[in-house]
Amino acid sequence: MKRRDFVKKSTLSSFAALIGAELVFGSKMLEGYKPLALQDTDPYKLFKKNPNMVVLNDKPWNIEAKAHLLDDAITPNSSMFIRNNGLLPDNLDAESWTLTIDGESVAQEKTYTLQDLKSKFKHYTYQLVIECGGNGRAEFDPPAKGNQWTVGAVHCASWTGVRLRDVLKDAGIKNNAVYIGYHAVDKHLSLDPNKEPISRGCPMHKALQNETLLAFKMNGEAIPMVHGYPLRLVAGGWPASVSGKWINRISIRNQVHDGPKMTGSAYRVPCESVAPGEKVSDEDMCIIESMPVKSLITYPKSGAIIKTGNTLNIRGHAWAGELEVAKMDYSIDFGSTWHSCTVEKPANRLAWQHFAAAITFPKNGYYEVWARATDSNGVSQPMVLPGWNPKGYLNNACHRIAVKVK
Ligand SMILES: Nc1nc2c(c(=O)[nH]1)N[C@H]1C(S)=C(S)[C@@H](COP(=O)(O)O)O[C@H]1N2
Ligand SMILES: [Mo]
Repeated sequence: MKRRDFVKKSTLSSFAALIGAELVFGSKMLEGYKPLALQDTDPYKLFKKNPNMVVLNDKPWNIEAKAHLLDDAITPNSSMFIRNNGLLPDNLDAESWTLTIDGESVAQEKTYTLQDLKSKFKHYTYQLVIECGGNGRAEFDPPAKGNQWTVGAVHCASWTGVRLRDVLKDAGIKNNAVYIGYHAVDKHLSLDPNKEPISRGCPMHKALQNETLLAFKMNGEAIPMVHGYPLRLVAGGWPASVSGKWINRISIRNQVHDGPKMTGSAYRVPCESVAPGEKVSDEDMCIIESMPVKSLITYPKSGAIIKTGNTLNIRGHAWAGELEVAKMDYSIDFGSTWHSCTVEKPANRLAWQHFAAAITFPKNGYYEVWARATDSNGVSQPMVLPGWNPKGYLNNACHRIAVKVK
């Protein structure tokens, strides 16, 4: 009699990662059997997202939050946007996971198991703002192709891992190092195994910052599968595309990394401002680095109704790439006059900062509450859409909510 084939250990652990719980009798499952929990293709259940999140694309999965879903100080998984350039990897096995440090500028190519990384290097935890470069794209005119993000492609979770710096230094960094580039195991939409959906990176100075982590935990637990389990690069304050998910290799480069989505117009904006709709050649496009100052009113939800005479307590978060937010203001008269909000210090560098204000309205009617952050260099958010660019990046215009007083 033919022996039955039981499901492989690596498949089992990738199922467990997806389901978010141990499959207690998983070793009894036959090879090829898919647990019921995974036969479900409902993204909200599959990724444990709030039912009010908005699916922008299902191939690849791109899911956006709404402002009021981002009210928590630290973003829970249920409200974190999902941005994928390719198809989700399968057979993610933390136990056999390795990270290789290679490239022209590594002293000694080295491979670490996830266990090595965890045991050999000190652990750090930081709250980090990760915002997609294309957040706000939906407002550009002429429109830009790509996911039409409104305001919800940003999160600030708590990430735990080891410093990328400690690992790079352990392998050894040659003097001619200028950039790092990550490589991951997600699949190109064409399913061509020789193509990577995305492979980006950052200059050495960003790679070597205290807060740049190789993370294995998010909000105190294993990183959810869709957010990069079991190992993710996190580089807060820079376009989220630098924060590679599912990474198994980092190259120390002697030139600006040239992986997919590093070149051409991807994650680049015109080096000098252009008129809306103008054609820009690739050599006139510059790589986006630190993200611009921005804020989000997370309470109340737009459309709130306030009773005559009541005070409205608004709150939200503000962030400023590599900088701190120095000042936060609100306006109820379309930016004619501004009033200060209180703004807290960040939990750590590159975390978002919480603001609040108590607003009274002069009489019944329709109002818009606008919020405006100013960074530590004195640069404020624009009231209207800033510099048009072909791919619709870096829209940091003031967020606003509608309010009726009656
Ligand atoms: N391996 C891999 N890493 C990736 C991506 C991807 O498609 N593949 N997308 C990047 C982009 S463009 C963004 S905005 C963030 C989104 O992170 P999140 O899905 O955890 O919110 O992941 C980045 N890291
Ligand atoms: Mo992104």
